[in-house]
Amino acid sequence: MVDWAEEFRVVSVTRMFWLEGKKEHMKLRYLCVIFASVVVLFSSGHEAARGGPPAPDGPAAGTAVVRGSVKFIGTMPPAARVNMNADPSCAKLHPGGLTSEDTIAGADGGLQNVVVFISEGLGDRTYDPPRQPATMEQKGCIYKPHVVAMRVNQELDVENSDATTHNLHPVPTNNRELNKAQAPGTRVDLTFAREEIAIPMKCNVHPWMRSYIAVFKHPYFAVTGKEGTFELNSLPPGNYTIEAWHEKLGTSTQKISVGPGMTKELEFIFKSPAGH
Ligand SMILES: [Cu+2]
Repeated sequence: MVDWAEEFRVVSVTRMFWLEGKKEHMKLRYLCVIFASVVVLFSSGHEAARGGPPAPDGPAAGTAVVRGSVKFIGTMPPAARVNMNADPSCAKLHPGGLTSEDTIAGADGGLQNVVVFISEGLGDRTYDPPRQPATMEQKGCIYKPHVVAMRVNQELDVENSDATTHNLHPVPTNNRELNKAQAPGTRVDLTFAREEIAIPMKCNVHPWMRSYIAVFKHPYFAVTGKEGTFELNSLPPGNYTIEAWHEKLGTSTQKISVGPGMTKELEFIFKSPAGH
């Protein structure tokens, strides 16, 4: 029997409470302090897990590095204009309009938002989730960042920085689905119990909102930025399959072997999808 509460923990934190705490009323402030203490006590096991080192650690960590770039070759399909007419409060935040973030390449072809990771070769090594949370923000009625990579059972803190209500609707195939409204100024913490590359996240209120959450059971992954580059470090010696995943352009893999202290350079090439 699956314990869904354990599988997919959701904690909402409302900021309004803290805003109240800033008022001058001393009684209210004392109440806030007491309530905050209770919150800290109740969540101490959860809070104590934060603040650890971000780099891969533990007995299985090594000294090899795999780094390189992901390039797009071909004719980039023109970025689609985002239609925000469904919510004028969102549209007015982008007076110059907004284009889709689903395929972004720089002038030199560097492809952004590609998840590069070890897909095979780590054997049965296990890794504890990092103590610090991954983060995602809804601002201007889009997700920032567009692609998040995180670990199994790591927290994902999702902020709603907008004045409008959003809806969190991750649509996984290997994790628990969730569909939850999120009021302005609130935070929702999500966790995912199983590896999945990648979970689409949508908002039922705003049909243009889309992001992807890649969830890993190990720490060897990266998401390319504007330059299209990546680096995986602290790899143990071994033979690995390195995979690059892009939401529209699919996947590409390469096999490598690294010894202690070695650095391998890789280049991944993606081409125009069929039909373009
Ligand atoms: Cu929304």
